[in-house]
Amino acid sequence: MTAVDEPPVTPQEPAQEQQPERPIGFGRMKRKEDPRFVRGKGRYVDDIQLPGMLHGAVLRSPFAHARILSVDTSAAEAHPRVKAVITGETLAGLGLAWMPTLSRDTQAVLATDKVRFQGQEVAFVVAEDHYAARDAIELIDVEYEPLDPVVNARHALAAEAPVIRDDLEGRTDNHVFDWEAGDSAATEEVFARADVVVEQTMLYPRVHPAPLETCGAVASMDPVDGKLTLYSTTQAPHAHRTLYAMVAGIPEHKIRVVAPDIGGGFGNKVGIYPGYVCAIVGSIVTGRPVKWMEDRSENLMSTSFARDYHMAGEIAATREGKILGVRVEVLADHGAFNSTAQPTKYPAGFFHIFTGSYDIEAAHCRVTGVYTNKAPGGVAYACSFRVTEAVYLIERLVDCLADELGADPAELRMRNLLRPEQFPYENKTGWTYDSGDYPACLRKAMDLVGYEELRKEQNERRARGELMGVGLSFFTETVGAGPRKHMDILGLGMADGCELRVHPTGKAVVRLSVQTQGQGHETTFAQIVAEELGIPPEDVDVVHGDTDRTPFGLGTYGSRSTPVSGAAAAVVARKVRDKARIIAGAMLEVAPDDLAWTKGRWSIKGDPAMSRTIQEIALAAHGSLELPDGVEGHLEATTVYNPPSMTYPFGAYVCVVDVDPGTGSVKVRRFVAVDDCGTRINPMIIEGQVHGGLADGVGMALMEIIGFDEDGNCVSGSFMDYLLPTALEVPAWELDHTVTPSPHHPFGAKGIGESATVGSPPAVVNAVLDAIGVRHADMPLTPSRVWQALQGGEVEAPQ
Ligand code: MCN
Ligand code: CUM
Repeated sequence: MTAVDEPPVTPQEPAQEQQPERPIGFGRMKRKEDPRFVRGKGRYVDDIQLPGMLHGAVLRSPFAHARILSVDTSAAEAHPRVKAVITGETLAGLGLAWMPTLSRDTQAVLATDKVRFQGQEVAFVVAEDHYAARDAIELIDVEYEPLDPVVNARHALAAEAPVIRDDLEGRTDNHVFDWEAGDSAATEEVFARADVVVEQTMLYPRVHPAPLETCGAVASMDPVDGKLTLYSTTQAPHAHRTLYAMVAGIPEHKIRVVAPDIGGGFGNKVGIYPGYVCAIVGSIVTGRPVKWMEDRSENLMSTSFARDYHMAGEIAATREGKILGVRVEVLADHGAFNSTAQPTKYPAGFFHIFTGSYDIEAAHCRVTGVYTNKAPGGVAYACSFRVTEAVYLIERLVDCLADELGADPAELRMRNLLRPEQFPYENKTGWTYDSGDYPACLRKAMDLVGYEELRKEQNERRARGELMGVGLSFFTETVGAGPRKHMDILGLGMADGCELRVHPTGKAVVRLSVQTQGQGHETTFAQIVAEELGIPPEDVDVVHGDTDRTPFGLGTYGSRSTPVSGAAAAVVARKVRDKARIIAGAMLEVAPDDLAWTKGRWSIKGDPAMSRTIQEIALAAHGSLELPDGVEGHLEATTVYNPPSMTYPFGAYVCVVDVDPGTGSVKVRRFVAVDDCGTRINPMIIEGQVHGGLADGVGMALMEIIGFDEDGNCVSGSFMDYLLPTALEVPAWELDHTVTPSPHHPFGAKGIGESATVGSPPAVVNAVLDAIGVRHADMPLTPSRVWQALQGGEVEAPQ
């Protein structure tokens, strides 16, 4: 959201980097939003103070699985500063005890019958201040009858496992869905004739996006005009508004969802949490605004986790190392409610991209979803909808194959990568990769890191008993969901609106349906409009994150902003440019066809001195100029962009690690990342995205896990236990890029927001395993697990 009091923008630096022909829009421009952030003037949900505002707190279940026998709220209600206590019973009376999830399941807003994971929402207290609300939840007396919990996905499918979702009619097991992709017969055939088959089971453990700002909301129901304003930490304000309207029965035009500054989302803020709904109900019952902000433990224990994919993969190849086929069986742990966020048709997200970047004859995957007594959510954490798991699977399998064949992992990859002439390439699960030059990208990464010399160094060190490893990964992503005919979330098609208005003085405002959680949209979307209209990016105001001020669209996740909304911004700017041509024709008294566009102006062909700038045209469009029949005044346009297909960014990563044989601790010595996201809007922002994603990858590979004990207690409920990488754990990243524009995107861009998170974990894991000479061990490769692996013992599977 562009704050009204936004300080003046730092002057733009000249565009650099391979794009000298783009002096206006694209380039390394400093972020327009940063002057407010670096001065501590960002405006986050928790900064919002409304007159008469009350504060809510959630009472959560201490048990992973228990029947609720009774809930006594009398002591809490008697607290002098408490204004309301809301329970599942209260909500049931309003028909709001259960809400639909993004995966067409249901989730308890406040538990009525049973609690199904530790940390589940049981009651909501509204009080005069935050402390009183927290105190009062302690006064609620809930009587539980503990039940056996299931936290292990495999046990969840056993016949004797307790049924978690007995609220669902006729439910006798914990099975959520089965889904498959690819051709199983063709895959069997290539496996039957392969010289070599390597099998490897692996777990991508449960991890958490852990944004700096936790989730929260301020709900304000105006009792006079019946309008609900909800400030909330959301990555998808429009989709949330529609869902609130559908669920609560509030007319949609009477709901305004505002996402102000968001302190990181990383997927954590895609879904709707019970706390948001409780804040709304709290405001309705008290007639006053209600703020709810969760604390760190609540965020880690109860909001959208990621991964938890148990994968049994197999790769088939010839003796010479030509990969023939891949197949995989996945057990997907979805927690207590199936509330993952991905397009409806794809319960396993875009996992079907598990054939990776390779020319493979046949492939097949089967994914089975299960309920467990763990927090619901899933997918989130810079994942591109399960592409993270898919890339990890194939990049680990390729290394296992290299190990089996005694081949060099870089050579093995090079020999199997798709070749540039194969694009557009339809993979074996039916997805068409738009463009790429994979070998050039891998070559660049190998040259940059000095691959051959590193292997020499490794051999020398090995001879001295030192453990050094080099790990690679080559990934292909699929980002930019729709098109709408294939992709929807709860029936809402994945397309995005955009509006552009040029004011009489030539300044512009562009309104987006997506919004930033730190990705820099206020800058890059201004750059897109600037590039297309030839006006300075400083003259373009970007409005987003407010459903009353922006057109409908599905929001920011799956790195879809640039591929979808960025395309919309370009299309709408081109519409404005076309209209400007007609007006310029009227101004210069020539036919529009006689005009030629050069950045920022229309001029008469062959007479460039006879021209009108966009600014001059904008003024004339609002003035008294006689316009041709059928042409309306003013200079503005709207569009809804329905992407023809997804975009396929890719990259080659090389990680170098040193492992201490005595302690098993891993030092990431170097990390080279060569990314290709097609046409680059702002290289500085891209580098920032890649830096963050690489740190994510090091964290997941070495440190991060949301773990549970046998009783279903979450043992990772604070940053003392859920370890995030800091500057100390990461090296100085070495970045480079190639540019292969997307042929179907208006200016050739692909997404970049999740590439590094998706691509880096296998590079780090491959490097560590290369160093210690072990074929596989599951993440996170903590010192104790690396040490166990070094002792040759079985490495205990994380829970
Ligand atoms: N960009 C560019 N040129 C390109 C592609 C992108 O300059 N060819 C710029 C974009 O204009 C935008 C940024 O890079 O400013 C990221 O763009 P894009 O890849 O379109 O991704 P989104 O904007 O849709 O962001 C979503 C993505 C996701 S899904 C997660 S998760 C994640 C990520 O972004 N969450 C983030 N990066 C994050 N970065 C921050 N700081 N905070 C988060 O919560
Ligand atoms: Cu899957 S995390 Mo991002 O798509 O918001």
